[in-house]
Amino acid sequence: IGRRQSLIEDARKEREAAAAASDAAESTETIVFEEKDGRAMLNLFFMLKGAKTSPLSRALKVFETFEAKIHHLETRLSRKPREGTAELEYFVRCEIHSSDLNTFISSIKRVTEDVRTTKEDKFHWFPRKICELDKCHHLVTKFDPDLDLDHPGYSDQVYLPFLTFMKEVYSTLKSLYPTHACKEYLEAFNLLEKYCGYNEDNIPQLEDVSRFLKEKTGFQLRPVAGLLSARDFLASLAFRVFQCTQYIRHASSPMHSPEPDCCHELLGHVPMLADKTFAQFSQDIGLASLGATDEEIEKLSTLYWFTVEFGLCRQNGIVKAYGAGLLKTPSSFHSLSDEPELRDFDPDTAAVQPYQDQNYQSVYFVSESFSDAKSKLRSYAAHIKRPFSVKYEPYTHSIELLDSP
Ligand code: HBI
Ligand code: FE
Repeated sequence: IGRRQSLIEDARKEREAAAAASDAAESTETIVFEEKDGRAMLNLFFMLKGAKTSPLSRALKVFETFEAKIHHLETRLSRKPREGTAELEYFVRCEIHSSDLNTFISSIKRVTEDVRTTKEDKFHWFPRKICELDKCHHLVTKFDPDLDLDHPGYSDQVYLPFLTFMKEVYSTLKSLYPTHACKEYLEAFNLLEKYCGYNEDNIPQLEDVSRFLKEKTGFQLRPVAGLLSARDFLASLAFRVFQCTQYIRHASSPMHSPEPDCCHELLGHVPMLADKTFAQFSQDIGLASLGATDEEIEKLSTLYWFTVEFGLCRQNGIVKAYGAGLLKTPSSFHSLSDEPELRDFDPDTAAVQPYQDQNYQSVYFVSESFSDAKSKLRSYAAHIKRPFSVKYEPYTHSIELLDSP
């Protein structure tokens, strides 16, 4: 008990002294891995000070004082060894109370040398395991039927899943697919009609469709109540999970819906997700989004818009649609006409191209093939600055983090 009390007393003194020191000190560059429930996870690098009075114990004392939970500790050969000092650098990944963060770092700085925290700013929490997608549930209201005069739901008093108009949408679209949809889409669409209850008199069950996709590409559908934040939506793609709305568009405007509805998901997205290369492309956008800054999320979102939602591709010299926003809206096939500007797909350009979600696009991007689009996206993603890289572990449905040195 005596030892414990003196530890607590030491801790208090240590905190007070360190608080005073950190008030004066410049703000600390910290990389926070995760900040949850008041705990912060950080990466810390340091060298021991001199060789005299057990420098390692002094350093560890600070961890003890702040009740830091050490998740990982290793020594590495220092990249800049100096005369007369140990050439080892310590790398510690630990978890502490967020409110102690600055004090903790300044205390470490007093007992060690060359303290570094990884350069980048703290980054956003992201799911590491598929079950953590439960936390990716932030809905956004972008299209409000009660407020937007242009919204099909504005004057719509009844809002029912009318099979009759589903029939109209379905048959109109089906007649257009052979000439307008890419071959990967057509192939999957045929299978969906054969095995998953796709027909003009039926709304397919999400579960059946999900089972079908799982078998084709490992993608699965997960029901969601509405439009998710881009960050949450993209994060789920990293796990090959597609968040799928289940409600149906307003009956007053059967051929168009500004927000995703089950026609959009089932007729727009699902067939493409059955293609291996496209599935990988979609997952790659998701992986690139994990822990990214808000600016990067915005860019990836725009990239997603011009590919997954409004993408075109060239097949046998003819421009075809593969974007869901096109394949679920008959009138949108205007993109295949001469009217809009068609550009070769280039992620750097597409990621910053202004777009609008109320009307037709004035610019479309055309890919040569999905493999081509995929490799272009990969090199785009490789240039996104992150203090770690991610790897998907398919057996456990989890994300492995590979630390950059
Ligand atoms: N949320 N439920 C849902 N469905 C989408 O297709 C969707 C979304 N949130 C954002 C989004 N799509 C895209 O516009 C990009 O921002 C990723
Ligand atoms: Fe969509």
